[in-house]
Amino acid sequence: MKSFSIAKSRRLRGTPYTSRIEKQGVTAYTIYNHMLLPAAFGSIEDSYHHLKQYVQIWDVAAERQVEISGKDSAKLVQLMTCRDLSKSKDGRCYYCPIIDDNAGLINDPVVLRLNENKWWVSLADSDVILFAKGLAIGNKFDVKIFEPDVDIMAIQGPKSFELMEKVFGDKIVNLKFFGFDYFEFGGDKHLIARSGWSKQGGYEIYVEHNVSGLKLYDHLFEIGKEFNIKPGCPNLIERIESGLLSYGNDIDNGDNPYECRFDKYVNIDSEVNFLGKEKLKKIKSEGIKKKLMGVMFDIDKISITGSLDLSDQDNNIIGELRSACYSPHFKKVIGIAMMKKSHWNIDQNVKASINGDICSGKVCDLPFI
Ligand code: THG
Repeated sequence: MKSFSIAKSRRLRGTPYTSRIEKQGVTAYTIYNHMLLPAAFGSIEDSYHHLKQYVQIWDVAAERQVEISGKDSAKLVQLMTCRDLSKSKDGRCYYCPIIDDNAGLINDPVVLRLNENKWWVSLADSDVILFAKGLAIGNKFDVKIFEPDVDIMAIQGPKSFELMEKVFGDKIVNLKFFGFDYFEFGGDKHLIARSGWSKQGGYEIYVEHNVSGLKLYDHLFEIGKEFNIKPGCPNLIERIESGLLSYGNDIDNGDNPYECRFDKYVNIDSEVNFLGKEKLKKIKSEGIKKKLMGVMFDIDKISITGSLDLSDQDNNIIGELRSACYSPHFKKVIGIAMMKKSHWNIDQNVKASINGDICSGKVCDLPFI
């Protein structure tokens, strides 16, 4: 496949870490929230093996925050998500589907409750700030909404725990999954959460106003030498094997939370008020007609840049492959597909045109691992 470079401009924002990762050998970018998000440092398969064994630092500043504060902030955040946040606690992160009045997904952010009147919505790739402002204006909510100057650096991989303990002390090892707290480095406090877009374990450092961010970045690489630290980025293979969904790729505004298997983040029976609640009740009672499933093909490479039709033996379209990669673990191509109800059962045969050949594959459950 021919590749093209990205023409940078003010509209495609860099991050405070761009200067570092370009020295360290970033080889591909994607665009996420109008910002550069590194997509590769050389071979994605080599990075995958490294991530599963050691520790990596990722420039994920493109996971932008929408800060919502003020008297009505909890009401607004709840209005945007079908997950019941009425019992949420300060210092915790919540994975929250954001939906519209038609129950179509707008985003799948991590929501951080800093306190009852201050929230960060840590975004996947869509302009939630405009949606939030529209809702606040329409409802005359007393809130302040803006994009704070926060640039996340993720520390991911099994060695991230030892590395972070060395840099921030043993308190950080006790942080529970999806909990966050403040930790000091170089005289500055950083919000650090035990989270990240891999299943290899790790942390995310929300660097504010880029206070000592680059110093911390360099320090982590210095201390991380003994753990074979490398720069990295969200890894296509690792995230597909782990079933971590990518908004805009696997799921979008044409899908509802049930179709995306977000059932455990949907609370239609609670008292809370959110957009799309009535529609979700209707969908639940009628049942969904498509669902995200895994698919596997007994081939050793694939590169998809859009949707790929999946068909049955009679060439009827029965699903849409949305992301895929070669998995070194399964020694097969694996992918995430939106399957029609008639063909979403495990072991269902599917056909697709891949690398110029008609390949046959099978539907399987998610996550793969
Ligand atoms: N970290 C932060 N912001 C983000 C992401 C992140 N914003 C964009 C994107 N990633 C949002 N998408 C996800 C998807 C999955 C998870 C986090 C963000 C995730 N899921 C866990 C799982 O599936 O096991 C746990 C979810 C739960 O049950 O609470 O971590 O990565 N800051």
